[in-house]
Parts: sequence; C-alpha cells; structure tokens
Amino acid sequence: MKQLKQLITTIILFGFTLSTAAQNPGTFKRLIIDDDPPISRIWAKGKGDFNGNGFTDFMIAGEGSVIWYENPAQSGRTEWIRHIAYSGPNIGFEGCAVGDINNNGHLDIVIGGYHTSMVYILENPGYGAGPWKIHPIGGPKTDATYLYDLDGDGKLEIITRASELWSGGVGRDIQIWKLTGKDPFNATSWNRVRANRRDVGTGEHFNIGDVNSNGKMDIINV
Ligand SMILES: [Ca+2]
Ligand SMILES: [Ca+2]
Ligand SMILES: [Ca+2]
Ligand SMILES: [Ca+2]
Repeated sequence: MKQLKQLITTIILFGFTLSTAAQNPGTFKRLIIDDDPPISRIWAKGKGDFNGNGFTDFMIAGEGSVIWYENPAQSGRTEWIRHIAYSGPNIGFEGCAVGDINNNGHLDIVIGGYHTSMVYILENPGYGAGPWKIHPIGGPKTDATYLYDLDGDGKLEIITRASELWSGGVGRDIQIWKLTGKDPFNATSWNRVRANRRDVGTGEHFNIGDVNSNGKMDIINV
C-alpha cells in the first residue's frame, strides 16, 4: 500500500525574481516524482493535503485507480511516497476535484467515471491512510469537476460537465449537485439540477471564477 517511489508525474515548480517579473512570467523546474506510475492513462490530476500535515500532496487517477503522492517535505526526504487510494475495475476515472465533502477535516475526492457515466466520491479514511471507500452518487458522467460552496451554507456543491458531444450530448449541460440529505456518501442525499437553461455549446471543459468581482461565483464555458 505504501511504497517508496523515486518518481512520476511531472511537477512544475514556479520561480521568478521580482526584478524580472514584469517582463518574464518566470522559469519552471521539472521535478519527477514517479518515473513508473501504475496507470497508463492518467486522465485526472489534483492536489490537496490528504494526510493533513500542512504540506500539499498530489493525486492522479485513470483507468480503475486513484493514487496520491505524499509530499516528503515534513520528513526532509526527497522521495514522494505513493499511496494507492483505490484500485478496481477500469471505469475510466476522469475529471476530479478535491474537497472535504463530509466536513470531517479530511479531504475527499469527487471524480467521474467515463465508462460508467457515473460521478463518484472517494472518502478519505482519515489522514489518507489505507483504502478509500468509493461512493457512486449518480450520472451523467463528468470529465470536468469543481467544488465550491455556491450558496454559502458551509457545504460544498459539486459542479460537473461531460463535454464530449459523442458521449450523447450531455456536454451541453452543466450540473450542480446540492447536498440536501445528511449523508453525503449516499446518492439520495444529492439533488442535481441543470445550471444552464439554454444550449451553451459543446466545447470541452469549463471553469469557475468570480468574473465580475461581486462575491458570487460564475461559470465560464464555451
Ligand atoms: Ca500532506
Ligand atoms: Ca472528509
Ligand atoms: Ca453550499
Ligand atoms: Ca460573480
């Protein structure tokens, strides 16, 4: 489960000097954290402090596996530690977001399943230690996922969209999932609504941000 690896995915570190920042966006340093990840199609990438030690960790997912890499900064080592959070059938993990879905202080992962047309929540077992439970909450599929407390009630909403026209046209719709029940890991606790009432196109992906700085999150897509 816990396996030392000398690295994988490419992490880009950002650094620049103040004197040149205005003209130069900076230089990047490539750091390999796993040179042999056990997933060939890595469709999802995310970050968060999964073990709650103050240092940002990374995650990848694809095929039937979700993996997080423990930031070694606290230990003073250089090797990132690979943790297999979940491994199962190839459901095509794609489009993830990281957040504390059940407000217990441990970051969970929301992620789509391309082959199953399902959205899943992976439940952090506590400090990221051990296997994570997977909870399906419903469809349609998503390949771009965000988490934000849109209505300010202290609970994260899930925002999803599967943008591929050939996946049945579901990409025309952005879905907002609101937690209305007590157990966020139970599908019946989520009420899904369409964010857009008109056809907004079929372009890939979308993003969220407060475009007009009025304190309310907006959704950007094509
Ligand atoms: Ca950490
Ligand atoms: Ca949690
Ligand atoms: Ca909310
Ligand atoms: Ca706004």
